[in-house]
Amino acid sequence: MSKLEAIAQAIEVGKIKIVGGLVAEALADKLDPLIILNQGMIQTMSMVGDKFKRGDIFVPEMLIAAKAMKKGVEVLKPHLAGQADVSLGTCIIGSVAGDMHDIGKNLVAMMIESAGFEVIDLGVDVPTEIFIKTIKEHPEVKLVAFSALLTTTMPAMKASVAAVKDSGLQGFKIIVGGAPITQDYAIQIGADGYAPDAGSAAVTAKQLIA
Ligand code: B1M
Repeated sequence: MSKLEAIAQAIEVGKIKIVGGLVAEALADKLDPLIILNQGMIQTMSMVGDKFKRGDIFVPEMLIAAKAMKKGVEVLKPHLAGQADVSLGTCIIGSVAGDMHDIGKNLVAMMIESAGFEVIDLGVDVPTEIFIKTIKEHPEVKLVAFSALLTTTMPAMKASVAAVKDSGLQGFKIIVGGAPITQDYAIQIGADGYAPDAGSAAVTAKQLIA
């Protein structure tokens, strides 16, 4: 079995204790960190999601796979995120109210940070008021980033974007993303930018504030 297959299998069955070691071994074997992330980890989470959808596995299995992936990402992080030598300003990021998914949001935060932003990560299930309070506390903020993974939390994203825009607070752009979010939806809810994945989120973030 290849290193990538071993990582994928360990994540799929939630072998939390061995994933970090397998990722470290793959890195020592000079495997590209992005290939480890995309092919070893993200593809596996998609497969886990498909199994859940079919009813082959349930929430606990999905949760343990997510925990295993997080362990792998911890080891991968220093190899993925470069160090920018300029500061582009502050980015506030969070998963919208009602949404507990954070793996994708964490990857986006990591890539945006490595692009040169100071990141304030508000975590998951973030109410609109907390986004607004944090923007007020950080007048230097240049980017506010909303993540949603559920179709049922898309309305919360819409409400948060509307509330932030209606608050009269200014000086920053809004970027949105997450599996069910599309460019059309982003435009529809009044976001300034949309990105389908963590890498393009960093590129779009820089473009938005340029
Ligand atoms: Co959830 N879950 N989950 N889940 N879960 C999905 C999203 C689902 C698609 C699975 C499925 O049915 N196939 C489905 C949603 C269906 C839908 O809405 N259409 C689903 C469901 C139904 C649920 C529950 C409702 C299940 C239940 O309780 N019955 C429940 C809801 C909880 C809640 O949030 N209130 C639930 C719970 C969970 C766990 C807690 C068990 C766990 C999350 C643990 C965690 O995150 N800490 C979990 C997991 C792991 C998944 C899947 C399997 C994997 C998600 C993931 O981490 N993917 C997921 C299936 C799937 O994704 N195919 C699923 C890897 C990650 C790197 O990708 O998050 O898409 P992703 O992030 C990408 C892009 O989306 C993008 O960039 C990232 C990196 O490239 N991106 C942005 C994300 N945010 C962005 C922001 C940006 C830009 C890009 O700008 C700001």
